[in-house]
Amino acid sequence: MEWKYDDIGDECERFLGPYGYGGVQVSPVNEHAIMDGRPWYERYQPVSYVIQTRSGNERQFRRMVERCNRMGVRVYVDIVLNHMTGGQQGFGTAGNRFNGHEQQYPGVPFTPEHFNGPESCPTDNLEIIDWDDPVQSRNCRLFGLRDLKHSLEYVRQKQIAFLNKLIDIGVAGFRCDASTHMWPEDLKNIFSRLNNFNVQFFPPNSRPFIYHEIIYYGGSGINPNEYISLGRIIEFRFWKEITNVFRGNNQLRWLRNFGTEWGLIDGTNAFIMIDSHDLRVGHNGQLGFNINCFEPRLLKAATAFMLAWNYGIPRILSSYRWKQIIKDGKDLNEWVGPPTDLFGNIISVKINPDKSWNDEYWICEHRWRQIYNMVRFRSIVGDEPILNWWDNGDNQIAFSRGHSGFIAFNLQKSNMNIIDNNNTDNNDSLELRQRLQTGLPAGTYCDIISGDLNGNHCTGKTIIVDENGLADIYIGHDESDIFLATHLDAKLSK
Ligand code: LM2
Ligand code: CA
Repeated sequence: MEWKYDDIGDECERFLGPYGYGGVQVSPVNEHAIMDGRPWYERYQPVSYVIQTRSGNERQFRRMVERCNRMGVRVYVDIVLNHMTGGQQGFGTAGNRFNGHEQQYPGVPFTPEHFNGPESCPTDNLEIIDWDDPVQSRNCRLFGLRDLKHSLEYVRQKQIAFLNKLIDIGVAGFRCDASTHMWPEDLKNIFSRLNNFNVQFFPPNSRPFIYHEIIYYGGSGINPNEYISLGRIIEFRFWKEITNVFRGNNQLRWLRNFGTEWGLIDGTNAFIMIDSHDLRVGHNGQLGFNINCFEPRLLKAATAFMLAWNYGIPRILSSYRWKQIIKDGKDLNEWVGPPTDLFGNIISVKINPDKSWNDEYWICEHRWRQIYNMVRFRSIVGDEPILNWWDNGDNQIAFSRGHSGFIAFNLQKSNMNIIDNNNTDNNDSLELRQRLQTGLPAGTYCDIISGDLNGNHCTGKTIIVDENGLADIYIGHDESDIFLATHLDAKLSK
């Protein structure tokens, strides 16, 4: 979120590639409104399709894409097709003037006839009022944002040209913002007219990977199924249910059949997350019901579950630091943008020789050992099934991924520093101490959460698996992490 392209290029080479990340999603790349105080969400108010933001210009973007592709790290761009700015006027990040009141965007250009108005949006103030009504949801304004009319060939062509430009530069796909607010037929038209990929970086006839933001928690609203033929769906019920469990509102043992049996879409259509640019500050969810970087122990555990479970394609947020001010369950600083110098330039991520970084500015969740080691876990276990499920009937669970990986969690309620849910079970056994089936071949393995395999020894805990796949598993109540994990590549060679 909000990184500069030069920094992302560096990070692809020095970390994301070497540590096995498959791709990186970047914040919206096109010109957007410059708003007072420079909130992060100004990037969701497009002014034109010129590639220029505080993250960098087109030249820097191109260089980043090339460097990341060379490392096998694909670039996914967050695209905002639904709307332009809200009802204000000013300048965009590439210097183009705009006037939201008059719906004038000369940098494209878009003029009033390119927007939905009273002829297509039935509400008096042109705002979405009934979010379950498909006509309002698609043709009216989302928080006052001027709503483009995608049925017009002219609008489609402008957006297709922008997306094709990104494809020709070498991006691998798109996160489609606010998909719920666009007609599936219009999106289908736009996406079917995109170019095949740049053969400099991809096999012939490759097509973009697209994932849609469809905020759906069940009920009568617009159903994600309408978009399944258009790419993956960001499954919001995934973060909601997992957050609910890890916050202690539901027991871990119920996760045994987590997925379609909980009403989620099929995992092969799903794109998943625990935290996001919105969720971290309580947008698209209620604050007090998210897990962000200010609760690292909880964030690592919930993220590890996401990465260990065989469902969907996962994404991790890597964010900047801001000063949280919680009042009445809301973060008053929810708007705060990325760290900048006195001139408003985004501060670079700086990596020190000991691999630490300027964490007063950048959180770098992707550089947390517990997270990048679980990314590795996921690629090692591949499609192997969940096997050897164990639970204690409460908040301790363990499972293997076939015969390639094993993970255990100890989230007995009094173990976590979480919102008090008034449940002080006194027979809560705080420790996890069990002989469990790991599914793994016999040998000595390193726990990749408390440490690493380094040379031929473990810097953290070891897990000794016997001829039958059994191992003594211990997770105390006061450890820095509430889980442990291992896999075939973390096995000592005797
Ligand atoms: C998304 N989901 O559909 C993004 O994930 C979300 O981050 C975007 O909202 C939203 N689409 C529109 O692209 C963010 C932010 C909003 C913000 C908008 C536009 O969550 O709070 O709205 O970007 O910048 C802001 C103000 C809002 C105001 C609006 C229009 O917060 O109060 O509404 O601008 O001026 C009057
Ligand atoms: Ca719309």
